Amino acid sequence: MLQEDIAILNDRFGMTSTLEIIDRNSIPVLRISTPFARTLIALQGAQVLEWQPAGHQPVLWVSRAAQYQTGKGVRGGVPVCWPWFGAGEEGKPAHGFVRTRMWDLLSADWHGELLVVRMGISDTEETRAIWNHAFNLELRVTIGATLVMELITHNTGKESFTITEALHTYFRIGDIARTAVSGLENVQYLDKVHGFATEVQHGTVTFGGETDRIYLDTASTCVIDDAGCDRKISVAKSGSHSTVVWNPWVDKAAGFADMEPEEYREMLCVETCNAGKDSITVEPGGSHVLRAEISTKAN
Ligand code: TA6
Repeated sequence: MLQEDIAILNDRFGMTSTLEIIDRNSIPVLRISTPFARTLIALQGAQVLEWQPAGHQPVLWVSRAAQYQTGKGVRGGVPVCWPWFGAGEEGKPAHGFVRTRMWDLLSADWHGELLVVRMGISDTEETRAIWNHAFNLELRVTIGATLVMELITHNTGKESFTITEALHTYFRIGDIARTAVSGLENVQYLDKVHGFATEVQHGTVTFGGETDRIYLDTASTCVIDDAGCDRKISVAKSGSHSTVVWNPWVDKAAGFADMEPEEYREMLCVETCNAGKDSITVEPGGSHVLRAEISTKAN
């Protein structure tokens, strides 16, 4: 992203002392500060990188070894996984193709005390060569004392298409060994660590090793009991039938060039999804909204 592009974006969307677009190794990043929260959003992948509500500790985690490179997702924040979640077909990128592409900044407006940022991406000849459908995809981020993210799929083609998707949220926590997730009790899940075996969750989700689970057919709000930071983080949702819980633990984390070895202790993904069998079919002219609302409170 050239400096003049950044200057044009700031001319169009900048707001004195509230919103500035900065260049982070050629990736335009929105730096937002309101009375209610500080937020960073990369236009590449429409990836929310930081959200810190006033009076609270940061809620999202980004690796200290994160790499800001065009065409490569940043390890942390909220990657947008679309039009598929998980491994793609042979030769296609994991978690779809929109998280490494530049999105357009559509608008940034005040709605009362809330700042609403809209970003969008549409099909191109290149994307149709990967996934042969016409679409508009929008991420609407509402920044206040809570963080609301709405991923809006529009089918602009003449035939229906089926997607899986995720707001792949990385949360910052004090200590994974002192963390538990409630809201998934008695829910069936696919255990990726054990060959996608089907299991049922008994009690809260606690962590003593690599954990990678797709909880199916659940619309529940999850609560992260982050004892290490003496707080709880709530992840409410709509338009989502699945929740993924993931911590790579020692060995997997050691395999990531963009993650320091010990960082697995201070992060946890609780992802708002439609994954596995919970796919979504969008008719021509139709749309679908995947919504996550994040809030936090001290114990
Ligand atoms: O959402 C969990 C997961 O599917 C894990 O299996 C792991 O692959 C993680 O996503 C990270 O994927 P990424 O492609 O961002 O390294």
